[in-house]
Amino acid sequence: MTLHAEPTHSITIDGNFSDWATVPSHSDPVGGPGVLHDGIPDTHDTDHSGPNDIPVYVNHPDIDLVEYKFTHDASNLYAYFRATGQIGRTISNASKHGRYYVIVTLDVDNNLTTGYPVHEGGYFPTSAGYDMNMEVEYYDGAFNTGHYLNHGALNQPELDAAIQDQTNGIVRVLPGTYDYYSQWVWFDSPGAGSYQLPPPDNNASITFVADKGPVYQGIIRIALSPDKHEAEMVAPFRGFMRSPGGDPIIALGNTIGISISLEASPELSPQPNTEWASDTGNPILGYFLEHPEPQLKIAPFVQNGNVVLSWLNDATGMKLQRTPSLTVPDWQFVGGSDTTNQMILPIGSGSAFFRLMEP
Ligand SMILES: [Ca+2]
Ligand SMILES: [Ca+2]
Ligand SMILES: [Ca+2]
Repeated sequence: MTLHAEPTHSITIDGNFSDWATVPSHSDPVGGPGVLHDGIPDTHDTDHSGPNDIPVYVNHPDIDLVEYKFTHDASNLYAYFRATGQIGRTISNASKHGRYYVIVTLDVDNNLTTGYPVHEGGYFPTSAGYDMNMEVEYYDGAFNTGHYLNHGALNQPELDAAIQDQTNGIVRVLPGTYDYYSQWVWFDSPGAGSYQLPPPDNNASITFVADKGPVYQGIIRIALSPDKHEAEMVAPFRGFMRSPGGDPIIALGNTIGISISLEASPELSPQPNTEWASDTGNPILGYFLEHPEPQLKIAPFVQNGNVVLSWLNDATGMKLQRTPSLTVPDWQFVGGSDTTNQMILPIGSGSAFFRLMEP
């Protein structure tokens, strides 16, 4: 597999999409009668769940994905979507309450044997290994929840155990199936959610949510363009929780896989139509969460007799190295530099050259 070391981008979730201009774009066919995507009707029903099934065409421009992008910074994942119709549009009247999902499915451990294949949820073309989602639900004419989701259970007892772990801020990345999942909203506040998390996340809390549930605004946020054809979404790393050993599930230096889908109930599709519909883009595989440029600064005159070397706090974990010569380099690790973003070293009599290396 080809790994793509993807540079970071600074994205603001504000409905202005100029900040996406330099993020690589992925395209998806414009749907319509007879339009196929890898042999699958581009916009299609969600009733098929076999790996070799061919779902049936459904006309639903609102979920017709035509372009998507994915990027990150030091602490957030971001996704961009463009559709033929209006993203997030749902009916709301006395008898009908529509639903619309903006879905980013993640293979968080770059391992196909954990998680589940997306065809189990009716998403085609399929690919496998998806452990967690970052997702937004619109319901009954409005934003409902932005939530994290885990597919790490094969049966009800395993799901019960996963939910118990998640009340303690722990996600185990295990084989899963579409039907057994949990989903939660993460709040950066100990009292806003149902479960306050233990240290070091004790300033946060979560609430488990279900489809069509109450409205909660947590840390996953989305913004639409004025014409609703475009959306941008953020999911901070921390909401994906930690492994049992305490390591963040999503962190810089990890490699992940990404699948993007739009899905909606039928009320606002061109009638007559009673079928839910979805559209899934080709997966982005081998996405390496590159560190931000560390911006090493060398300041020899700040302190008498010392040189102050500093780099971005976001780049803490990188290793400072020094060599007395560039013609005959002898790079040596500067002890302790991988746990800080600043080193103060005495100025000696010879030359010294410095660089930062990823661990
Ligand atoms: Ca923006
Ligand atoms: Ca499409
Ligand atoms: Ca996986």
